[in-house]
Amino acid sequence: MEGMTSEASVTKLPECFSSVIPGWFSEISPMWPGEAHSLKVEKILFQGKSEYQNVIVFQSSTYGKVLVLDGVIQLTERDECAYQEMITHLPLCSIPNPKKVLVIGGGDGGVLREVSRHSSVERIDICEIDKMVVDVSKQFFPRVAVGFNDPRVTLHIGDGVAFLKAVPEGTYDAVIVDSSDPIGPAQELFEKPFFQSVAKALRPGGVVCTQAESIWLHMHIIEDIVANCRQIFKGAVNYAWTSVPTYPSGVIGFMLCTTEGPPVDFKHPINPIDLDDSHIKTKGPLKFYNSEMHSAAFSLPSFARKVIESKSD
Ligand code: SPD
Repeated sequence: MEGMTSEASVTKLPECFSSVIPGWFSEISPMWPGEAHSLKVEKILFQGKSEYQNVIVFQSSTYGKVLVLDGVIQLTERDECAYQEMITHLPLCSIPNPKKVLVIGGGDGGVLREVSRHSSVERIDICEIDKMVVDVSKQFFPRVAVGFNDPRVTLHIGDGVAFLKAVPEGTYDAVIVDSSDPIGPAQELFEKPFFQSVAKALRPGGVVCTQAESIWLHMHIIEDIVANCRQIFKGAVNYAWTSVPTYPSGVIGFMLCTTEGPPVDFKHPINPIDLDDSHIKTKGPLKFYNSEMHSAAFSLPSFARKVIESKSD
């Protein structure tokens, strides 16, 4: 694999492998100054540098294998379900019969795995900028990357911003933006022009769900996203959140919006997932999502509700 470094040839550990606590990975970033969650490392399985970022996979003592991009945890085998299931089923269970779905980012394939549980879906496009993420995920996280095996999936390697600009108006029922944090290759995915392209790509009453950071750490980012989305999306605009122990502050949120059209009530899911046996054999059972978790995800602590509601129109 291009850019791959075998574990035998690794002599110098990257900075995120702590010299303060030897044998531990610490997640250090200006996006969460003054804190760093750490995991004990059993073995480094992969280290590479793509055109866009540093890619690491390690075996942890307590969370299974871990995928790290530019020093930031993207998923662990143990808790990835909480993120991938919620970012996918919050939008798709809120509209009847989604047929055409676009995933921006999501190169590990976990969101694809979840989208493919929906039998109404006919076409799933994914645009991921970094082929190394796809290759590494297929090699080290087969239970996540299983989403790529669905025949409805078409993978586009390229820039999500450019991809969306070229999409004919009104193409998709749902767009899911599974991005990394807004420093590095994902920065533009948090900006107003990108949301305008998303709105254009959706049919009337279509839904978007984007990764929208942590209420404990990033209220300033969330405020900006909410303000932009309220200007652009003329249907519902709601913030939801979930618990992911290995993400900074242990939680992460989602911005859910709809274009003007048939009304969508995100807080009350109307489209249950088809749970037939064939889905469970290939993808495993749902581990986190259920309709109670769906509705509960929109209940916000008072401090966050106050800020988010202050951005109301
Ligand atoms: N702070 C890390 C946020 C990562 C969100 N994306 C994860 C990708 C999993 N499919």
